[in-house]
Amino acid sequence: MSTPTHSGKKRVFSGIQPSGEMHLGNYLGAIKNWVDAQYDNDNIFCIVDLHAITVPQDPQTLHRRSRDLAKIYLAAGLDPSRTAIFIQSHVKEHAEMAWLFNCITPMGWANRMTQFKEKQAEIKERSSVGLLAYPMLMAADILLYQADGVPVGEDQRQHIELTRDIAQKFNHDYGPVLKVPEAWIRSEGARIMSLQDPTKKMSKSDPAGCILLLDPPDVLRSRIMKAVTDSGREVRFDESRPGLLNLLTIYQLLSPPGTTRQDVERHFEGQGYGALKKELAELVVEGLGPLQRHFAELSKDEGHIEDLLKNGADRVRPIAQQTMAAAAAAMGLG
Ligand code: ATP
Ligand code: LTN
Repeated sequence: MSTPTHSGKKRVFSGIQPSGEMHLGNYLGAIKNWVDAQYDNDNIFCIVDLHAITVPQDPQTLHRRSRDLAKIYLAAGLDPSRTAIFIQSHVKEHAEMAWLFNCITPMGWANRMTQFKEKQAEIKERSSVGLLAYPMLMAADILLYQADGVPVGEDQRQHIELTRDIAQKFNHDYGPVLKVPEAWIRSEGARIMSLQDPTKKMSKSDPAGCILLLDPPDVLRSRIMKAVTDSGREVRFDESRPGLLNLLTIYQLLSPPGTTRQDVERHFEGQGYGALKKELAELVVEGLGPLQRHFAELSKDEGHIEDLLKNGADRVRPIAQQTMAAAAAAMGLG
């Protein structure tokens, strides 16, 4: 793994929790963007299992899902010769740096996080201390690698803002150790909505509204045909018709690069929602086909995935160790 100063490229870090089956929101909002830009940057993509355990997980399922997520990264087109792929808990510095950040982050900053407030409202007295500490662990992920950019969906903007605040506070209080990263959020696809309630984002916690990346073709088709829309007729990108807008956005993102909203509207001129759903269903089935086949292929050799994950962790660990040592020394530890 070259550093930005060696390659002149920007370093990019992002991660996904192995806490559920991957859906089209994760793909279009995050993974596809990583794949599209992978040769422009120095990439580190993580499977954030320490984040997943902020809510209860079945141990065997968590272990399997971490490997499955690695296979999704690869099946979607990430090239392990250009991109380090690793499991967060394999690099101990994440937990260690998170502790330093827990200690320098004012309680008020953590209490303001909307993802925390929403999760806490949902699981109430079962919420753990880890859930409150989640954003400081995420800041550790990013800042350990001195990342320039963090490609994520819109829902993560507030966490990246907090990460920047933590980096600035650290540098102000203890000296210039940490790079202040930027959120890289694309305007299109940043928020794919639930197929059942298009006012909410597509989310692992609402499986009925999801299109799963590994759903078989007949399930994909039936989910799209049953997607909730209004009773209008004209197929147009229209903010006041969120269900339709969501389907059109998915259609545009799965179309060849460069396809504009106008191209899509022109294509469906004179046709109704039924035609859109039918074509979209086929586009999704075709679009996910290669990923699904590649995933099945990778599943034949689990040993290869273990080796690849170990290699990924070995490549990034020295970077994490260097930042960790600098941060600890700046704080007077050791
Ligand atoms: P949950 O579904 O439980 O809310 P999540 O899918 O948001 O969880 P992660 O799996 O960690 O949580 O998200 C991985 C990446 O996918 C993040 O970059 C996130 O911004 C992006 N993402 C998740 N849901 C969507 C969505 N509906 N639209 C666009 N991007 C999304
Ligand atoms: N909080 C993110 C997952 C995540 C992440 C990260 C994303 C954990 N650490 C570092 C980008 C960079 C989520 O729920 N989507």
